[in-house]
Amino acid sequence: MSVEERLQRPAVMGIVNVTPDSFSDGGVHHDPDAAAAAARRMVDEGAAIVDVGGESTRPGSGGVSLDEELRRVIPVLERLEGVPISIDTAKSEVARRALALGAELVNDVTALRGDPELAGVVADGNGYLCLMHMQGEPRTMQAGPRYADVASEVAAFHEERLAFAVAAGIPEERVCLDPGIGFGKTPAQNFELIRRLDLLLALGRPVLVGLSRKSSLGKLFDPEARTATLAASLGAAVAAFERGASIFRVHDVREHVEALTAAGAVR
Ligand code: HH2
Repeated sequence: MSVEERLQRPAVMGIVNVTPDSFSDGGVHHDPDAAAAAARRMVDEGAAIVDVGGESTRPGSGGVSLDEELRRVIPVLERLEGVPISIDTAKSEVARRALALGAELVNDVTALRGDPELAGVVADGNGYLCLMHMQGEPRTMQAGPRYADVASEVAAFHEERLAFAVAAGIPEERVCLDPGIGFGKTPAQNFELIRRLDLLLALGRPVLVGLSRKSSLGKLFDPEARTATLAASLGAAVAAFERGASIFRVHDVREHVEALTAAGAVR
């Protein structure tokens, strides 16, 4: 099945961060029972898939060890049999274990640049794949991001990464692309990426966006903001939907399902 068939537009991906330090929900789902209950609730609220992650990628974050990441996510995945799962990881061993436990999609914020084994694991496991653009690395990415033309550079990056994934044996129709909102971008660059989403869509793959609670939205109201309100997140998601985004990675599932269903009805 292709990504478009499996995650029909608009599809909502619920976020379950099993971390103590995520930028907007750190610590909320650190206990495996609480995390699994949250994931099931998101599916009840209309999420097409739930993205489970054990490593925060917030600006300034330094990463976690393989053992720690496995210790965080495996107990959650073991409690989620039958729930559609995406694993948010850049580590091949985490992805391999997650796919064996039934995960469908690997969400890699490094777009297969972090771990040389990951592409093979996704190919062998017949997983769907999300490739995300990031300039730099989480520890330093917000220190002066630079682009000559952000939208065309992100599209060119994805053209190259998609070809890399396909060469590694991952069928093109199983891949979706993400501009990586907030990953080495100023607020203005993030908004430009959404405004010019057609450049990314021209590659012919579904586009996933993660705008939920991101500080670029909060900074519209408070220059010191590190997160954003639900209302601002919904407005941005609908704007991205109108420009062709398909999959929405969000913390507040029910509200996004309602907003996007309404936006879809108007179309
Ligand atoms: N954003 C975050 C993490 N993973 N994956 C994709 N594909 N796209 C995104 O925009 C994206 C992502 C950051 O958000 P969050 O998971 O809420 O926080 P943290 O990284 O601090 O855990």
